[in-house]
Amino acid sequence: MTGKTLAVNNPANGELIQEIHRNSEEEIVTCIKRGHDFLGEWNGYNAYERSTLLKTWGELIVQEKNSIAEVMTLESGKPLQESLEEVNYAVSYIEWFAEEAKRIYGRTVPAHKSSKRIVVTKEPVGLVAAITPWNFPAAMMTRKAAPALAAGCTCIIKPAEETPLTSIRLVELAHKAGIPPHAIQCVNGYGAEIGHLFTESEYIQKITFTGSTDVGKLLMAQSSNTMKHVSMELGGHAPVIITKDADLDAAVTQTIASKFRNAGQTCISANRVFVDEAIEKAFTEKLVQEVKKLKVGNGKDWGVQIGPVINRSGYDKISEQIDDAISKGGSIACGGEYNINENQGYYFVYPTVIANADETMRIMKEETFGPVLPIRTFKDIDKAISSANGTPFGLAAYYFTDNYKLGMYLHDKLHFGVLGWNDCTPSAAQAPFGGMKESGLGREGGTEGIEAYLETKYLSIGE
Ligand code: TXE
Repeated sequence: MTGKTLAVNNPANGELIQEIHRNSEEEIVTCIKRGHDFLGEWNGYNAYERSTLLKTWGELIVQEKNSIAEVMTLESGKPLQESLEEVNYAVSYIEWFAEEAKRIYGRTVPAHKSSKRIVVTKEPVGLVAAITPWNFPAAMMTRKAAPALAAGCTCIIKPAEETPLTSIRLVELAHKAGIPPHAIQCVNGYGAEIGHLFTESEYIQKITFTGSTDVGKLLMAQSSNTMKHVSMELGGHAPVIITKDADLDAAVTQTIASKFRNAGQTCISANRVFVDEAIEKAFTEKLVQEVKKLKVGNGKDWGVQIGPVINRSGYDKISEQIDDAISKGGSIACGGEYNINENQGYYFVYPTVIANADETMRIMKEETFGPVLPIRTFKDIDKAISSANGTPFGLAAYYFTDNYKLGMYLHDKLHFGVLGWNDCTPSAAQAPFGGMKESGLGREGGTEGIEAYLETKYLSIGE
């Protein structure tokens, strides 16, 4: 791998935004060594000092909110309003973990002999490599970097090759805030070329990754040789179960908010609806009426709600899933069109609802990562639960019911790490976010989010 450049293009029109420096293998190895060597010094900052630096970082991001959002929209295609919301969301992780830095507690444990003492302490795991995706270029970065820094770890960020500009800006602001340059570093290049440098390094103690399940499995396998800590936030295939007694307006609004945010490119996106057949007609009519109002276009234009999808391979997966559903009897209730400019990008997929979906369709089996929503009916709630659980993914699931007992029953039976009851937008910095099964390992956010960057040490004191 030589140090060359990386072209960052706008998915809305194919235009080159900027060519950035692509780090060479030697440069990355040097960053790793620096991050390792700086651990002792960063640990010399006490929890209150780390907390203050993190807070300053958050404040600087808020001051630069508009320019960060503009860059994010340019490189990711997401509507400007969503980019602004994401900046706030990214800052909420910094603020949360700035406080958590001061709540890293050990404990004492009653010993079995009166002459003994047992003390449990916590310490940072060490140098962390954070590999982040393009769908939330700011929030996925702060969700990893903030707890790492709060815990006393040093970290190296490797943003997605599609969206490095937002991360580069955030890391610059971290340094401006006074966080030492070797405590948080950013390297750029292709994941497939850089990944092994992290996983094979004896200096890196933890890999934290958000991305596809296939790459997550690869990173785990590669990390096994040096027995690294891993946090994996991988793909999802969220079901939405809508029962007879649901508030239909709320179900429609929430499902749209979840499915069409970021053109469906979120890991907790509502990916498949199971609606009681008694209300299917009413639900689909209301839903389609609202989906048709969504404005598609270049995310920089105010009022646009659906931007392009990120790249050609994402676009191909989505359009193939639509074609597959139609060929297997799915009917397009709205949308269904996609348009591509072969040479330049323009990966627009119009918001699509597919009725008469069934389990033979790819769209019901795979993560879509696009603005397409299949609808399946059910008569028996247990069959709906079993279909909802019938996937290797276990990240998020949603259900709508005003029946308390049924709501708790669904909570108990659904095998997912994040559940939304009459709520399809559950993400929050103070809550533990993460998946079961092939959706990943570990939790980000909440008290669990900092624990993931800490080692436990136990001291037994004799007479
Ligand atoms: O993901 P990749 P892609 C899912 C979603 C999407 C699909 C493919 O279904 O359609 O994955 O997206 C880095 N070693 N999600 O291709 O390849 C890469 O540089 C080390 C869900 O974009 O997993 C980028 O930084 N790193 C997800 C990051 O992995 C490697 C968000 C994500 O890219 C690597 C994104 C390697 N060998 C996609 N190969 C979510 N959970 O939100 C790639 N990377």
